[in-house]
Order: sequence, then C-alpha cells, then structure tokens
Amino acid sequence: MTFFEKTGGQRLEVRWAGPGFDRQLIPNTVLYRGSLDTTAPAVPTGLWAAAGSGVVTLDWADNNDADLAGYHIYRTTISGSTYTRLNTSLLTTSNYTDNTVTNGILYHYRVAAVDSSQNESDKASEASAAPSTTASVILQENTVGFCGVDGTVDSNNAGFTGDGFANGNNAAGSGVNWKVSVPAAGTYTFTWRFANGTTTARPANLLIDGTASVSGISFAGTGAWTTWTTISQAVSLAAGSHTIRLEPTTSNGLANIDYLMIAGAGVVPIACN
Ligand SMILES: [Ca+2]
Ligand SMILES: [Ca+2]
Ligand SMILES: [Ca+2]
Ligand SMILES: [Ca+2]
Repeated sequence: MTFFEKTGGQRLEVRWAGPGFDRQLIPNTVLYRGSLDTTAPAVPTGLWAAAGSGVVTLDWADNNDADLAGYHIYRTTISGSTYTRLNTSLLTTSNYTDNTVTNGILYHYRVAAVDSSQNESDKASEASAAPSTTASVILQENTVGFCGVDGTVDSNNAGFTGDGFANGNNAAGSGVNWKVSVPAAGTYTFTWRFANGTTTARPANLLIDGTASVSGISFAGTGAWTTWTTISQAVSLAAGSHTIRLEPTTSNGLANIDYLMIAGAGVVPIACN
C-alpha cells in the first residue's frame, strides 16, 4: 500500500501479489466506495421473562432497524453487573428460551441488538426471573407490565434488582401501577420485594381494576433503606387483563418497591397503553 501526498491532493494506492505474478495495482474502480456504518441499532424494547421449572422464556419486541442482523441475550445473578452472553450465534428472532437455569435462583437478563456491521446497541433494561416449580413473572420498573409510580424510579439505595426501585411520594394515595393478563380465574400469589428504612410499617391497599381487593398489606420496617425483604399476598383474579395498583394509606407513603412477582400459570405482563 502506498500513500502519498501531492500539492492540492492526496492519493492512496493498493497493490496485491500472488504466487506466479508480480504485484499489481488494484484499480480504484473495484475498491469499495462508501462510509463505514458506525451507528448501532436501537436498544430493544419490551423485554419480559417468564419463569417455569428449570426454564426461563424471554420475549421482546422486534427491532425496526433496516440493517438489523440479530440479538444477543445476556444473563447475570448479580443485578447490574457480570453479564454472560448466553447465545453462541446471533439470535435472529426476538425471543429466547434459557434451559440452563436452576430453581430457586433469581436471574437477570438484558438483550442488545446487532446490525450487519457488527455494531451492538446498549443493553435493554434488566428483566428478572425466578425459576421454580411454580410459574411466575417478575415486573421490574422499565419493563413490560410496570405502568408507573406516583413518585420516581430511583437507584440510590443499593441492593435493588433491575434498574432501580419505585419510590412513591410520601403521601397517602401515592401508588404504583402494573398490568398483567391471566389465562384463568383463580388465586395468584403476589410478592413484593421492598425496603422500608423507618421503624413504622407502611400499610397499603391493593386495588384490582380500580376496586379494593386486599386492605392494609403491612410493609414493615426493614431496618435500612438498603435492606430488602419480601411480602406475599394471595389475590383472586378473574381471567383476562387487569390493572394492579398498590396504594399507601398513610402520609408516609409506600415502602420502596423493588419489584412485584406474580406466581401462577400463564401470567403475562401487558403494555400499559
Ligand atoms: Ca447500523
Ligand atoms: Ca418477540
Ligand atoms: Ca417515598
Ligand atoms: Ca427493581
């Protein structure tokens, strides 16, 4: 390769040689003309995970990038770090089944999109799953089924999973909303992971489709805002889709909510709008 500069112009010559012939110039008519693609695809959206016994199934929305080549899926058991890529070849469909999980362990997943120039997007928000003999879904902030908080999603108190936790305004009635669909009428187990750094319990009512379902669920003090625990509640649901709202009854507001897990066969998080 020769690069030389003339007054008022620059020139690059590329030559090649092979067995039995001398090096010769590659004419510029066959050299690739164009600009290199350095633009990564959009970050995938709509990731959610469903856990069964020894299995986690993941689904997300199709990317619309014209030069999309596929996806990479990543997993960790330490929320926010040490991700391992699960797929060996690029995934060409927007779903994945992870059969390499152990019941009783909480896993966290993120997905990224890759284009035909090997540019990789940022990883999408973390979705979590807890494989068990009982099927379940976990609704994390910034993933499907989380419909907002009367307050903020924060990440300042360590020990949360996913992108952070829902910190409702400290006022009665400042709640958190979710939305799911269930395939059959029955009793489903709701489990909230939460922290309450005060010594006063922060009770809340559970509203299903705007109607009081369970009153006075007591989110007790956990000793510190970085100390997280869970509380479970059996909830009756009719078949179909439901809005879920957890609403505090005192002026202290809600405990900080890391996630809502709903256990029962066939629960599916639903986009809020
Ligand atoms: Ca691109
Ligand atoms: Ca999909
Ligand atoms: Ca608060
Ligand atoms: Ca969380």
